[in-house]
Amino acid sequence: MTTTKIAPELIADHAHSASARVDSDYKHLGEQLARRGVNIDTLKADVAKFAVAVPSWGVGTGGTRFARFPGKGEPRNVFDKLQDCGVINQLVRCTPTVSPHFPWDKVSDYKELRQHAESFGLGFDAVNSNTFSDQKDQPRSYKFGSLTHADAGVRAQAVAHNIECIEIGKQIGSKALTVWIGDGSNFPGQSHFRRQFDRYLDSNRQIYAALPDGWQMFLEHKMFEPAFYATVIQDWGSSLLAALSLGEKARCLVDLGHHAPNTNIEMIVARLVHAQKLAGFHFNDSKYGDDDLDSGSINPFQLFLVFNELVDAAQSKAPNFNPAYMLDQSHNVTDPIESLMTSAVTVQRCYAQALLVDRVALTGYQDSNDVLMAAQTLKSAFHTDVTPLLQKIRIEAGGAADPVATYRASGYRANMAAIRPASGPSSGIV
Ligand code: LRH
Ligand code: MN
Repeated sequence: MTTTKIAPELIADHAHSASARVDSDYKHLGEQLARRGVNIDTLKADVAKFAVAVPSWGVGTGGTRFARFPGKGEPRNVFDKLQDCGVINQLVRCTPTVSPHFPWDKVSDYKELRQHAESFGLGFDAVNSNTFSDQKDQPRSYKFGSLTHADAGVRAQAVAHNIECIEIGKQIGSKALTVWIGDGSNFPGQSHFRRQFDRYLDSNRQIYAALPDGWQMFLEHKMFEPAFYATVIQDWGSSLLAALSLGEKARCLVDLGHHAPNTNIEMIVARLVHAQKLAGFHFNDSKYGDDDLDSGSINPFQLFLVFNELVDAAQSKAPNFNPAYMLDQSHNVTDPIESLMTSAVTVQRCYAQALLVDRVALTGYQDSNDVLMAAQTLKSAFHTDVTPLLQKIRIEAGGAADPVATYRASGYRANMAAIRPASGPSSGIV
């Protein structure tokens, strides 16, 4: 019988042998937090509800334009990808949904795909369209753009693809379409900025009109790549202009890696919350460009500061505030399952720490210009080690105290390497 999951007994054994130390660490953390007026069980109940979606394209080994070095037991198709996402959620218990990408995840029977996902306890988050690469026997090329291409025929093809993604999404239970396009230019003069933006709005109005009730469309901005001089939706300003022009169902998605180094992303989040246009996130980390590194692996304090804005918005009941949380990473040198598990836990950790910010004290220090104490109030939350809380939540949810240790003990990757043929090295992202 081929392995499709981690043996529940193994997870239970590991959780059992960890529970004594986790309980004592949890008790100790509880005493520390009680001294700060925080009830750890109330905090646990809140953090236990946190969930972040896994990108279907994240469980395969990623690459760069220079090369891709495939790992062992690579998923062969979307069914394998969902199985691997099932393993991730078995161990971390906070990734119950998958964000699919089309046509990479195209199948002939979406009812079967939905049932396959459900067999692993998974649902589907936002669907992602792809008009940034040409598919085999695609009539018209996206070389010079898609939704903003000067040729109406290419734009119509791109609009039709996005509407097809919505139709697929309806069958698999998604409630949102993420539209990221690489459209832009490499040379000054190559494109007319205003006419190009008008074409973007015109194409997206047609996609917007096809959105079922209860659906949203997430506009994803990106500073550069594949365009290297100008990108049509280059920054949150262009994205917000478009979302405001399109209507209520259009929101702005923030991919952390899509900004210039040192951009104050947490302030962009506060602005989009103010505009009631925050769609959600593609969490990852980067030092230079759109590096798609593991969330919190380079700048965990920035990730915490983003969640500080999100918790502040939620606690102050900001109107129309219900952001979607998704990972969007490319794993070139690690086991994608291990990276996605540790990244999901890192994002959950930043949410828990943001809940520990004493907002009454912070407001007092801000309003009295006690700058140092205001900064320290955030730092003391960020410096709180909530590991026992996250372990307790996982164990109580039937997951692993230490997901990577249990995953490695399961031999899942070796088992997959035995049944999934090795795919050769190649260049470019899968
Ligand atoms: C673009 C992006 C987008 C996805 C792609 C895989 O850089 O972040 O969200 O479509 O990565
Ligand atoms: Mn993204």
